Amino acid sequence: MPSFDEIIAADHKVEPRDEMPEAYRHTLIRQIAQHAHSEIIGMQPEGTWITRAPTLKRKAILMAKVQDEAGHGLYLYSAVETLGVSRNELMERLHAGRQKYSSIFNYPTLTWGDIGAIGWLVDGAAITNQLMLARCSYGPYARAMVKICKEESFHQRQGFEIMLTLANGTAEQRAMAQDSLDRWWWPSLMMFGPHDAESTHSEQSTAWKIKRVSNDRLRQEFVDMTVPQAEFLGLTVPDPELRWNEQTNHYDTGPIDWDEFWAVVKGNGPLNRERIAHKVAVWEENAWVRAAAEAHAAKHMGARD
Ligand code: FAQ
Repeated sequence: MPSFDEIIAADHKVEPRDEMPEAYRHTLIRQIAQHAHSEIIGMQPEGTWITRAPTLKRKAILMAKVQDEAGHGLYLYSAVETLGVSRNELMERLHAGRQKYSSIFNYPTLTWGDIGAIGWLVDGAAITNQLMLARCSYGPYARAMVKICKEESFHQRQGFEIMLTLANGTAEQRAMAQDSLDRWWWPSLMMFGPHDAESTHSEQSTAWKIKRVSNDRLRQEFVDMTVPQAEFLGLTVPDPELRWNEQTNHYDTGPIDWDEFWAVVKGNGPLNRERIAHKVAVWEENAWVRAAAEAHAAKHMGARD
């Protein structure tokens, strides 16, 4: 049996039954649980627009997208369970504020344009990060990313298509698209986490091949991909310092408001309290569904004995 270090050095996957350092297991539980919680809490901002979608077609697409996010949460909770923590325990940690979810889902969705901006920018940022994670050293996490990335790229295109429709619409629709870009641009850049110099986990996670590209490099990749898309839409990225840099072949950007980022991460964003309160209320209301599912499973186990 190869050792953990040999598996990592050979660029093979670590599987649930392999021996692994406790700190590696804990880092994965922290990151994958945070990722799973993001998918589930991430259903809330878009979910509120299902009843208000402008057409039946848009409603059907949005319902499918929000359902996909639930599915992603479930694959990811299953991946964490392979590390020896139950789903109920993860829920308790989230509800008690002992585990995080992505900062981005603490912002409000004020208009239909925000549904376009979430698909285009938030799913776009998520894919940029997740394509890297599809190559991460932990097998169940890497494999979950493959299907998730395929679905996220559909989400990204549907968001871009909403923005394209608004950008080519009436003056009022164009203004709505611009306003959504104005409000979602900076929070999307924050999704990649703190600057590399401030990132507490990056060095160790990179050594373990959980992370393969740094927070700042992924953020830059996202900016380089997205600015030309904004130009194609005829919209203006809300960054007066944004410039193409001939020397580096990348866009230079203005400073991120890290005070805002840390306030949101620490629970003081625009909607942190509402998001968790809603999650806890739904969890409690639906206790009977879990009890019924467990009773059903127990009955069938009994029937098989
Ligand atoms: N929000 O040392 P680092 C999606 C925390 S899925 C909140 O750099 P790391 C799909 C971090 O936990 C979006 N907290 O941390 C969708 C740490 O705190 P801790 C979610 C953040 O882990 C679309 C501290 O800051 N994706 O959108 C954030 O090495 C549309 C120091 O940071 C994932 O979760 C943040 N943005 O790198 C759904 C991807 N950034 O734990 C619905 C998986 C950092 O020590 C609708 N995660 N922190 O207390 C990752 O790749 C990594 O965890 C990073 C952060 C890159 C996010």
